[in-house]
Amino acid sequence: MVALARVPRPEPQDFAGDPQFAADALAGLKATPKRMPAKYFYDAEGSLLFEQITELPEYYPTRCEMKILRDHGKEIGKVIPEGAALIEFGSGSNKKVRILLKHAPKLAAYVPVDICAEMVEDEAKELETERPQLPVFPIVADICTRFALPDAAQTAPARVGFFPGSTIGNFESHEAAAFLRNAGEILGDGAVLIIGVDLIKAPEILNSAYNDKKGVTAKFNKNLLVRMNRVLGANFKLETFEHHAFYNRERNRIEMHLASLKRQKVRVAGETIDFRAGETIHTENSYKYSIESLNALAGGVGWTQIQAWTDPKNYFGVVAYRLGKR
Ligand code: AVI
Repeated sequence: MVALARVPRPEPQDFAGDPQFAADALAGLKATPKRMPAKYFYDAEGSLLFEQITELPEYYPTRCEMKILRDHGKEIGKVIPEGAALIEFGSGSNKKVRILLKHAPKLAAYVPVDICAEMVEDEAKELETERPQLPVFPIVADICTRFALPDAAQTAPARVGFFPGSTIGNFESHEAAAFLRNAGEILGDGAVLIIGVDLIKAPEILNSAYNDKKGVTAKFNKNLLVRMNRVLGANFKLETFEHHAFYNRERNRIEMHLASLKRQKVRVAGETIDFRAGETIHTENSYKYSIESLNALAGGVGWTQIQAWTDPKNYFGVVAYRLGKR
């Protein structure tokens, strides 16, 4: 009998570049139903693709939020105290904060926080050149963790959080509550938090926003497979997976999935993952809120609404909160 040499199976921690990604990917792909944490969309390529999504004719949230910031900038600026530090959670591109800065009084610091190092550093440099008098302190961090603020923000007389883009919608409600609680702990007593949120609306509008004609959202979704191929030594064949996005009315959320078009085995981080034909990886939820439902969620962890603004079609809302009672 021929003795077969045993090839040791690589452990997730062998993917030294990103052991956490390996562990999360394997946990998600071995679960039933299969899932992947949406935060893994945002490598350099994914962040660029997301920027392209925000320009698509079907993807209304960014345009609506920018219109609210422009149309109501003066009033929004009034909730930002003189000399405050502005902390942007999940900053991405500068385009929204630029509008806010026009209406904000003199700030002690602007602290953009994002998980994508390239993005946050490049955008911070751009802003520093544009506004040399504004001290910018970029932080590369997962916005759900307890990151430390720079001294200039800690010693400022007030701290204002800015969480635009309806990123809150990508959290499950317990995660959103945990995020809001953590943001309160980072910002401290008396803090203000300005949140952008996508509002519940007709399913046709929502469905087309996540199924654009150019296929950019599909590419963004499949970039997760590209990233696993590159970082985790996976062998996903992109053409054997399909982008699915649909509005789930019962849960007020868009669901994004990657559906396997056939029965197949895929290697990921040294392990074999079986797919049935039609089986999906659930890659993202994008919850839609009413101003009232967001107030209830935020109120549960100590934030009280100061004021809310919407666009003329009521597609999107920007809500300002203060930590503690009015
Ligand atoms: C970042 N986030 C708010 C986007 C959303 O609409 O949920 C991500 C996205 N996914 C597909 N298109 C855009």
